[in-house]
Amino acid sequence: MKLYFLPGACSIGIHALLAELGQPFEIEKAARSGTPEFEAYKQINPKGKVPALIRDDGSLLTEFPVIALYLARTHAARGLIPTDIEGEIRVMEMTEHLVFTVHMQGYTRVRRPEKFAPSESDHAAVKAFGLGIFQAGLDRAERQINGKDWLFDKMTIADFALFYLEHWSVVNGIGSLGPSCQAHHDRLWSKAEIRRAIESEALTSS
Ligand SMILES: N[C@@H](CCC(=O)N[C@@H](CS)C(=O)NCC(=O)O)C(=O)O
Repeated sequence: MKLYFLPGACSIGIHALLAELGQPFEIEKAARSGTPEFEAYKQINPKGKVPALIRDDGSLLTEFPVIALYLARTHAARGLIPTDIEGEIRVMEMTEHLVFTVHMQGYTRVRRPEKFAPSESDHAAVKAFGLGIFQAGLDRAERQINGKDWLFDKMTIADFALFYLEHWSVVNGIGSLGPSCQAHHDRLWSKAEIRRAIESEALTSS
C-alpha cells in the first residue's frame, strides 16, 4: 500500500491512521497544482488531490472518508468502524461532516479565499465566513467529546478526521480548540508512531 501525501495537508489524517494500524506501508510525496510535477501526479491520481491510496492490487482510492473506511474495514479487528449499522452511519456522518464541511467549506476559505472569490477585495469576507464554519465545527466536536477520550465511545476513523483539523488549528493558529479537542489532539499527537510519521513528511522528497 502506498499513500500519496503533501506535507501537512489533510493527508496527515490518513497518514496518522496508517501509523496507528501499524502495518507496513509506503509514502510518496504528491505534487501541488501549478508545479511542473503536477501533470505526472495526475497520471497517478487524475483528481490531483491528496490523500490518495494505491492499494496492494495497484488500484487507486481517493476521498478521505472512503480511504479511512477502507482501512478500517480491512483491519476490522482494530474496531475503528462499528459493525452495527447505526454505529457505522454515525461515524461516517461525523467523518464526512468534518472533511466536506469543516475542512472544505471552512478551513479552505480561510487559507485559499481565491478559490471562492476571484476579487481580492472579497477575500477578507470569505475568510471570516470560512473561519465561522471552521470554528463551529471545532465547537461541535468539543461538545461531542465532552471530556471523553474520543468522539464516540472508542477510537474510530472520525477521530483521525478531527485530528488533522485540530492539528491545523494548533500549527497555523486558525480557530481555537476547547479543552476536550486540545486533549484529543494531544492524545493522538503523543503516540510516537503517529508523530514520527507526520514529522517524517517534511523530510520526504518527491
Ligand atoms: N475531497 C478530497 C479533498 C482533498 C483535498 O482537498 N486535498 C487538498 C489538501 S488538504 C489537496 O490535495 N490540495 C492540493 C491542491 O489543491 O493542489 C478528500 O476528501 O480527500
